[in-house]
Amino acid sequence: MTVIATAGHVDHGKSTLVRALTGIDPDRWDEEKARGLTIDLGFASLDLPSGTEISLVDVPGHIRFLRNMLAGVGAVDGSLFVVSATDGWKPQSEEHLRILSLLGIRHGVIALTKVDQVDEDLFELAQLDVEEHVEGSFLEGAPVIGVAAPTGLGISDLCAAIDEMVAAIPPPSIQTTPRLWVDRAFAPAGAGTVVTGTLVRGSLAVGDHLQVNPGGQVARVRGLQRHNKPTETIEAGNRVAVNLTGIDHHQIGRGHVLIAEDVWHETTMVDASLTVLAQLGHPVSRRGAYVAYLGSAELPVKVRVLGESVLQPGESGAVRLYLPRSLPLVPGDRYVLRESGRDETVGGGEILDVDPVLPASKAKPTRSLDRLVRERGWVHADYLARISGEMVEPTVGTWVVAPEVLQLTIEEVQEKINEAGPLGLDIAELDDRQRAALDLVENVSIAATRAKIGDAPDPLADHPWVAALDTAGFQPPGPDGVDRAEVRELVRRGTVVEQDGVYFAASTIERATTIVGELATEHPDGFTVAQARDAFATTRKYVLPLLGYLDRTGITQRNGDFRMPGRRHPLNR
Ligand SMILES: Nc1nc2c(ncn2[C@@H]2O[C@H](COP(=O)(O)OP(=O)(O)OP(=O)(O)O)[C@@H](O)[C@H]2O)c(=O)[nH]1
Ligand SMILES: [Mg+2]
Repeated sequence: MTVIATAGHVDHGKSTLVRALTGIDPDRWDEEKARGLTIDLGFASLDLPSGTEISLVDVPGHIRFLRNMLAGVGAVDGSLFVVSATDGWKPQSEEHLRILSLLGIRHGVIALTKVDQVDEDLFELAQLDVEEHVEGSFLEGAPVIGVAAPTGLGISDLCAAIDEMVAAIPPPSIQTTPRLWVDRAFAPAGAGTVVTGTLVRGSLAVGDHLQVNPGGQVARVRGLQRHNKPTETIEAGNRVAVNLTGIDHHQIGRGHVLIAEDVWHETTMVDASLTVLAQLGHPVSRRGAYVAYLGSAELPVKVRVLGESVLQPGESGAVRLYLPRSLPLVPGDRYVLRESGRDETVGGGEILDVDPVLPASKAKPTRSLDRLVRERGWVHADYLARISGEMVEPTVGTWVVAPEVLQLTIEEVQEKINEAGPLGLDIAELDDRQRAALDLVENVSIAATRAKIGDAPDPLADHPWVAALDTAGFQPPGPDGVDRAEVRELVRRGTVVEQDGVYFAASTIERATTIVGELATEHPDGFTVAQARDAFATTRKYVLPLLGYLDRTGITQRNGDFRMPGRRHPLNR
């Protein structure tokens, strides 16, 4: 379903038109009804002739309530642009049009209201006037429908025009993770907290857990309503009321955001495009009390112009925005920038990077996924998805990496392997990225923790020291003259064992195990070190480390001066 917002100067008949179209009075507050003036956003649903149901957001036209208007149009798909035929184009007609353009809105219908109060000539003049003002904007060529709310004149034509516009709006993506900009929060009796907003991405279901930004609390969706009707699930492009448990209605309000847990990048610094309004009377620099409107949020921001130091009226460039609190943003989100000192709309644009890595002096932000990857070298695919808002297939392992960067890493690993010598490279020496690239190095074989060039022979097979250890048995020679890396690798492989600086061949330990069994038969109550020394036909120098090793590995168990076969001895297994 589509969400359309009204726009236009104060008193031009927006709310009256919404009521004429839907039967619903969007002015909800007593003060609004008493003053005949919209202060805050109003909402209504409209059944179009085609059967499509859309949501209407009614915004205030008065300049004093512009911030409410901005909160209402941050997430809409199209505009019902209202101009009074009696009044013609006015300052907020102009400002609303600029704001909608800056927000990237592409679809609109123009209603020329109060035609019951003008004659045909005046009507035509008013129509020409409007067409001239919208020239070059997204409203150029939009249908202009004359309407008179009191008589109902033109209402059905307007409905048909809205129908046609809605049909041309591409459906929003529901394959993404949900984000709901909150525009209202309240606590109806007995229902806990209810928030309303426009769901721009993803879908929601009863039972979902959602994170509240700011604050980080997790709330559960107890109920969902679309246009006052309960529903189990709701998709992007809808106005929605969400009944939440786990959060008090005082803790949430306009400008807050509900998001899926742990999948959004919440940021306090973004790079964005900025188009400065041509009508602005001065350039944009970092000086100024700026306020950014993002979704339903209104935030004071610091602005740094990237590249040039200032942007002239009518120019487009890039800026870095520093936010006072973190927001869950993705590239493509639109914003409007105002200056509160002069109370003027400065411009607006599109978020390009939600986690800039380059210093402001070097940053050249674009929407390109390639740039995000190149600036970072190696990126985890899930992080990239979070900061880009797009699903990305990993290039290697869980990483996305530019081809030439990957090639460099492959070469780096190749070189390390070449340098490692015949034993191969200990994989523990590689970092995460190099390890991911290892699979792509050609002709490499990986055995246990070592990587080496594929068909190189195993230099440790038939090692002479191992043969010497085996022959010497219980009086083994030391590792003198043997390469230390080879000794370590032989121990790691288990071909050789070490205890207190003495090395034994694995085959010697096997023999010792058999002899321990024989000793146990001879001495059922346990054998002494001296008895073991004699049975192994060796000296104390060797029997102590040997027994130490056997104790440590559970082949023997020591009890005071006596030893018995341990829990790892074949007799006990
Ligand atoms: N005669 C006539 N009066 C109209 C028509 N549309 C609106 N009005 C009157 O114009 C006045 C303003 O209408 P609203 O609908 O409140 O105007 P609005 O654009 O919503 O104003 P804000 O929300 O304050 O910006 C009201 O007194 C309406 O009755 C129309 O088509 N014909
Ligand atoms: Mg109104």
